[in-house]
Amino acid sequence: MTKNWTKEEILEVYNTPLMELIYKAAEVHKQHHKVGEVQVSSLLSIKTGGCPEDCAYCPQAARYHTEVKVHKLMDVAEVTEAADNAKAGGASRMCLGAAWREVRDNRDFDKVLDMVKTINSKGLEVCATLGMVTEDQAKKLADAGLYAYNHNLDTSEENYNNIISTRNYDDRLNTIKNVRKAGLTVCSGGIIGMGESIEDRVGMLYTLSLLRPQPESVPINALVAVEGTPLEDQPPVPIWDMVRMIATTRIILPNTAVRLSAGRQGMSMEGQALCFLAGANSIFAGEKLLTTPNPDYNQDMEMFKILGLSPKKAFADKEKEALV
Ligand code: SAM
Ligand code: DTB
Ligand code: SF4
Repeated sequence: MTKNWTKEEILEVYNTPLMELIYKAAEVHKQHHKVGEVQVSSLLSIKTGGCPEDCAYCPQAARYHTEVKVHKLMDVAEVTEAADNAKAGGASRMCLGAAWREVRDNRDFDKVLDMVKTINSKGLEVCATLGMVTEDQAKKLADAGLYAYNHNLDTSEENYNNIISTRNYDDRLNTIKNVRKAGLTVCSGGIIGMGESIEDRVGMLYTLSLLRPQPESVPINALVAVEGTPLEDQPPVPIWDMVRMIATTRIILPNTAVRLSAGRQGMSMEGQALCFLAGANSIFAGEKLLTTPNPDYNQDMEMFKILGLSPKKAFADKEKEALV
């Protein structure tokens, strides 16, 4: 049975002396996952910038003056080519991101459904992060072959209004509910380094831990402070905070894939190694996240070699192997 954690217990875990915390997290990781196996996703921004929301961290919000160039929804052929490249680079999953507040039932959505079908037929798992969705839209995505839907809580309920005012926490939770009802797997996490307190970090993990079933994937992003956004002057997240956050996530969500997400570009290989030791078992690969830089495939494969990590295969490939 899934343990019901209290906020106090999670805070206690977070504040455990660091070496002991890493040790505990590594133990939980070993019990529930294959050590050294890392799920690799490639991210693609299929619709960039011009977003009506006011998320303080986001370079794609129309109201902030960032260098992001607005790009309308990509064509299915362009996305297919990107999927081929991602597969050749070792990705088992492709995540499509759109700078939308919510999905609308229009031709653009039909195009996204086409993208999902096409990428899926190549044996890649497909995820999407398109903003808020209704149950009906989530079902259409599931029917098209979508594997997971990403919708982050980003921070605690208490801190949410300081970061975003154009929607509320319940909107977020509601979309997650719709995604679940449609039978999709849930990817939901958040960002550290936005000026939040430790209690906010713990509060976010608390809400995630209460979801039943718990999310299959939890991305932990370190803020990428982008010029022109309200959070542009935030100092970089200390690696120790990232390690603590990952270790705590691993301990309270033992079965979840913990994704070491945005912010790897500024991290040393040693720092990332500690994150993997503390239970991170998934990353975004490829030289760009949505709009900001990320280590390229070769750099990551070099790191995998040194650390003895191997990319997890896509389900479709595993099935194929089983047949041989
Ligand atoms: N528009 C959709 C939404 O907000 O759900 C999907 C795309 S949005 C860019 C996906 C997630 O990226 C956000 O929830 C946030 O957690 C993360 N993100 C955006 N900008 C970021 C930044 N500068 N640093 C770290 N994470 C960021
Ligand atoms: C998530 O949690 N992180 C990814 C993915 N989900 C969509 C996005 C990170 C975006 C970082 C800023 C950018 O590149 O625009
Ligand atoms: Fe828009 Fe998503 Fe960026 Fe918020 S995080 S501004 S909803 S693209």
